[in-house]
Amino acid sequence: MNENVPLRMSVCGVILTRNEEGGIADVIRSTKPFVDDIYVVDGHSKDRTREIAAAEGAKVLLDNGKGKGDGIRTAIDKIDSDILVFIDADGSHDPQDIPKMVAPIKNGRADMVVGSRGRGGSDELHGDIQKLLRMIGSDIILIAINYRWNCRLTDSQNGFRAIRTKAARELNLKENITTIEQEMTMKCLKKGYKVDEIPAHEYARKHGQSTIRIGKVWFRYIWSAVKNLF
Ligand SMILES: Nc1nc2c(ncn2[C@@H]2O[C@H](COP(=O)(O)OP(=O)(O)O)[C@@H](O)[C@H]2O)c(=O)[nH]1
Ligand SMILES: [Mg+2]
Repeated sequence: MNENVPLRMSVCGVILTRNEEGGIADVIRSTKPFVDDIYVVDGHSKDRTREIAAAEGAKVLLDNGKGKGDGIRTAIDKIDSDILVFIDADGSHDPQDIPKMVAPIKNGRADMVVGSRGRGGSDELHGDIQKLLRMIGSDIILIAINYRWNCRLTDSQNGFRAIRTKAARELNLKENITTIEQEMTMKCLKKGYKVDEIPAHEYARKHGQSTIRIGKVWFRYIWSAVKNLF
């Protein structure tokens, strides 16, 4: 394959939602210019998220109510575009980064490209004890991943990422919650897929509240890391 000629691959923006009525319209509108198709995968929101998403022209899928990981697995199973770009609905991610993110996949140089907060900075990982604990935990897991696969990644967990759909289907992902992102990274490395990063800034959530309670899920992060590292 001539690496300088990008492949014609269809790109689908996949926005994960649970109770995101405040920000979903903006995220759909700002994502549209950069994708061929747009889906909202919803975790049974109790507010108007799905209604607003449909009115904005997004296709709406429901997950099985188990968490964000379930939503991502639903997207991988059901959406047939060549590349899936996962985006949160809280305004943390800048869709203008999408072209840079999908370019290495279209060029055949990567199977997955993660938006790295290590390289782009984050407003969500600094400023209080919860955030500090989250950052330390995610850095320890990142160091273990880099050591295990002899690589130099700077973010294993960011939800803002693009993946070749056929590669994603080979991963047999299992995690039901936000541990799915580190699972995806580790399983890509284990299979020898090419994992790349671009710098991506993570903005503070613009509406509503994060559902992650690190005190309740830290052991699931450690357990999923241990399971997939060995
Ligand atoms: N489909 C789906 N999306 C979810 C679920 N739980 C959270 N999300 C979405 O996943 C994204 C990340 O969640 P968030 O609470 O912002 O986590 P944080 O950014 O890590 O603090 C947001 O867009 C949420 O609406 C779920 O159960 N199903
Ligand atoms: Mg968020």
